[in-house]
Amino acid sequence: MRASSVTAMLTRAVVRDWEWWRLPKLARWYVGALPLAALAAIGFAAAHTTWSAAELAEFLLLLGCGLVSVAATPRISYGQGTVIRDFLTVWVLPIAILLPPFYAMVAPVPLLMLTQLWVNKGVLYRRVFTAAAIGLSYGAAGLLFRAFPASFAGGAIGTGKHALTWVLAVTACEMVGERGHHALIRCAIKLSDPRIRLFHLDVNRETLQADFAELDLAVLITVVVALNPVLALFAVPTVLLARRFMMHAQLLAKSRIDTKTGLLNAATWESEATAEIARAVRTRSPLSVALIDIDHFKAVNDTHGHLTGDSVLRAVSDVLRDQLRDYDVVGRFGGEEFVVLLPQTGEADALSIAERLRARVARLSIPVSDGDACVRLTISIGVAALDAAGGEVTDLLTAADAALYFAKQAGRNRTHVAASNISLAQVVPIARSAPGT
Ligand code: GH3
Ligand code: MG
Ligand code: MG
Repeated sequence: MRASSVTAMLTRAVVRDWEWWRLPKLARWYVGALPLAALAAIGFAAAHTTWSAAELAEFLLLLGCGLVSVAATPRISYGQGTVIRDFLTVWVLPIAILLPPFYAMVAPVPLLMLTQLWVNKGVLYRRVFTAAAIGLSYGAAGLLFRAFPASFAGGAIGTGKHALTWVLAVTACEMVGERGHHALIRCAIKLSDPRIRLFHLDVNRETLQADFAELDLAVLITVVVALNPVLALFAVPTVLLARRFMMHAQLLAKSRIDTKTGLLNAATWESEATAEIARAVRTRSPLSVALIDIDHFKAVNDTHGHLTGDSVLRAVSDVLRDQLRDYDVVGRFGGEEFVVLLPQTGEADALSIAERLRARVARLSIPVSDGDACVRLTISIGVAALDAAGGEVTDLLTAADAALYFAKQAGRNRTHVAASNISLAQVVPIARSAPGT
């Protein structure tokens, strides 16, 4: 066999393994087309750039600062379910404002290559897509800056009123670059999985704080570099410090969350539940707890593997998140057990909520990770209300656990209430779906 055909065969085999193929068709097209558009834009910009050694030196200096701050990014900040703040674009904005658009479009490539090789080996197509999205958005930001009249912005920062309007123009361009590439990335996420809800990821205190810090740093660095490019070196420690500061919030959030499902972990659930129960006792309000356990979950793992088991856990968590109110406290207690605290909810209402959850889970059909089959499953639920169980979190959990045990003993796929000792399945006939596949 000729060497060239062996290479072609190997390339085909490697290309066939790309995760990109697993995306839905529309997402695949979108995620593939954007880097091609970026390449075309880079080619076009290169053809229209007048090259200068001073500009190239300034680009390399800013890129160097960017590479140092990427290399110093703690690996721990990359993880499931967190919005990653690497402050990479704070170096791209000055490049976009002060140098021809070509430079802003290529700058993300080495920055993301270093992220991939040195900091966190992520999914390759996502890194390529992110580089293209940042390049295109900041290329557009650079063009926008050039569209401002010289009296308002212009190439060099002036003094007095001109310095102010110059900074305003830079801020507007940062918004275009930042919001632009975020929007492109969010489109890709939505096309890959329409069920993903992005609003709560975008609009929370941590994210808004990080957005503001990023904008602020990017604009300040641009001003400093506009005065003298060498001053960029002074910005590196500040960026590293800001990264550390943002990480603190990230780690704090992470320590509260069960990474597999995104629900509260057991310790956090317990401390939030303790506060809620104390409030309910003080104000004499109703409150209930529901303990949920997936039926025959071990069989799902044994038959389809742990990856499918994990998808099942996530699917059940999604049902809990979708079906419950924002102020219900939902946690994963460990393994395939979940716990829900329902404030302002008496026994009868808790029972009907639990039944709604049980019915919703019974309708799920979860694709198996390595085949065409789907997994069907059921859950058993033990419910305990505050007045029936006593005023401590442990009392409620003990009562709910006993009710759950009763539901399991009575045949699974049913809800049982601690106080009444009557399984709902005995009152209302419940259609039992076969557990497992
Ligand atoms: P029952 O109806 O009585 O609740 O039976 P079950 O099989 O659901 O319960 P059992 O306690 O026998 O098994 C629970 C299984 O959950 C065993 C364990 O391997 C699995 N498990 C625990 N945590 C995880 C996890 O994070 N991922 C996966 N895939 N499996 C897990
Ligand atoms: Mg179980
Ligand atoms: Mg269990």
